[in-house]
Amino acid sequence: MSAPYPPHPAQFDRQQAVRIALDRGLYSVNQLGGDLADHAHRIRAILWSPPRVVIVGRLKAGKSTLVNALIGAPVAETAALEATNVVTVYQAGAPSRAELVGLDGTRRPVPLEAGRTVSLGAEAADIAYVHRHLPSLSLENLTLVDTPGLATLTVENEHRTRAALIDGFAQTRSASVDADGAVFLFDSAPRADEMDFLRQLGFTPLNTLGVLSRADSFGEGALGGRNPIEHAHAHAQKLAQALASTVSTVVPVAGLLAESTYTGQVTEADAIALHTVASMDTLELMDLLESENPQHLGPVMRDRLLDLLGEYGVLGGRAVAGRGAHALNRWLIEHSGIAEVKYLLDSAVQDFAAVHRADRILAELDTLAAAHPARQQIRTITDWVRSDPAMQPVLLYRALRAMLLADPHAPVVAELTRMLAGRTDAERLGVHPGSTPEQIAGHAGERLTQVQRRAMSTATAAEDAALAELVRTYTSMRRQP
Ligand SMILES: Nc1nc2c(ncn2[C@@H]2O[C@H](COP(=O)(O)OP(=O)(O)O)[C@@H](O)[C@H]2O)c(=O)[nH]1
Ligand SMILES: [Mg+2]
Repeated sequence: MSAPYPPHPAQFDRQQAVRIALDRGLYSVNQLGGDLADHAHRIRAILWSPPRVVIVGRLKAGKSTLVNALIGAPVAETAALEATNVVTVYQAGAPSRAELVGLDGTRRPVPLEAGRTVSLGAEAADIAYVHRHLPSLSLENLTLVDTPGLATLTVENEHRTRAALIDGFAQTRSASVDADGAVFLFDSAPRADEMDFLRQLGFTPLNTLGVLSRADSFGEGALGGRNPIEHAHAHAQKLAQALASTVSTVVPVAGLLAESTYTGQVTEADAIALHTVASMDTLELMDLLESENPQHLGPVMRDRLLDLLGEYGVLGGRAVAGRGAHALNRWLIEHSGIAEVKYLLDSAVQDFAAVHRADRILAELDTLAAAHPARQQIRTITDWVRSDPAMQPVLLYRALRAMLLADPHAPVVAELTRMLAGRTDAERLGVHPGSTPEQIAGHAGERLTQVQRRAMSTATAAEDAALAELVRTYTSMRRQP
């Protein structure tokens, strides 16, 4: 076997190390020549492109609004218009352009109107998804996938969402979006069919983020007795516990406030207009917002402010509007909760989406080996890739996925999750952060003995595999100090 490339990455982080381990394997597959060079090239392109996170939830949950807020441009059509009926992939790239990906995997360019994808009408029938490239730094590490949603007005939309996302669902692999993680939006408690759909996507809670959307109108809304965003926070905590086997956490978000700000729509003129109602008391203002001819604002500005800020933004934002559009925009961002979503997307979700991606690449290599005359050589390479210590998180992740399907309440699920989510060996073992290397090795040794004992009486094949992975991990931790 020829010398692997690139060089060993002691200085790189875990993600980079995983990618490099796989890249070495792909290089060796490439060296086998013939059609394997093409396969290696194709898989390598997947390896080095940003992981894809799909935004799922019912129609009108606020998915496209959140996508626009995250990208910082009004690219996704919001409200139930024609263009919301297809799955759209938003990926960093220049120049700004869009392609239609057919159900058979073929691609053709489609013109853009005002930066948005044109509505597709009858054409939509044989389209798997729209692939939109746009020069946006916020997409550099993560590709976002907007979906029409579930149980929408038409059965068609739901079918399309499933078809593009669920492996082997009614279409060819080449027309599949291949998502690596999900943001799951709901504006109250999610329903059983949504939970089922998420399970079918085959992720883990580590790469699935829950978002309690439209937090600004939660409960009784802006005009009720309780602050809707605070109310949403309290509810999100309860939901996070109830949905712990599906999502890592639940973050309340008022996407509209973030969208209006990050797409640059809230201007000085808006702040000035909003300031004119700053001294009104709430009841007076409520009447004004509903009146046919609102004094101070006029109907056009009133509608505009409600569209941009919602009732909550108008009521709460007017106090700071006197300090100008900058202060108003800051207030909107702070109250939107978008910062936490961005943070989690950029850290944990991105990280575990990358692990999911790596797992998929291993699966691609296995599929390739199964069907190819050079299967023996490919298997030698994949075995050797698997034995690279850098691949350990990927193998633990695979074991976790299998356990979630086989027996989601087994104790080993929590153990695998902790092993993956922990940033240090102490966190992975769940022991005191100040533990010495000797103590860590001691704990790992104890855990190893336990796991070996449990491995003698397992309930499922998935548990067998999970315990074998844990044995490997504890063994290497025990050796490490
Ligand atoms: N008040 C409020 N309205 C929102 C929020 N997010 C979305 N909306 C509105 O809800 C409607 C549906 O949003 P959209 O993003 O198109 O939902 P999607 O079908 O899930 O993509 C639009 O009219 C949005 O302006 C929010 O955080 N607060
Ligand atoms: Mg939408």
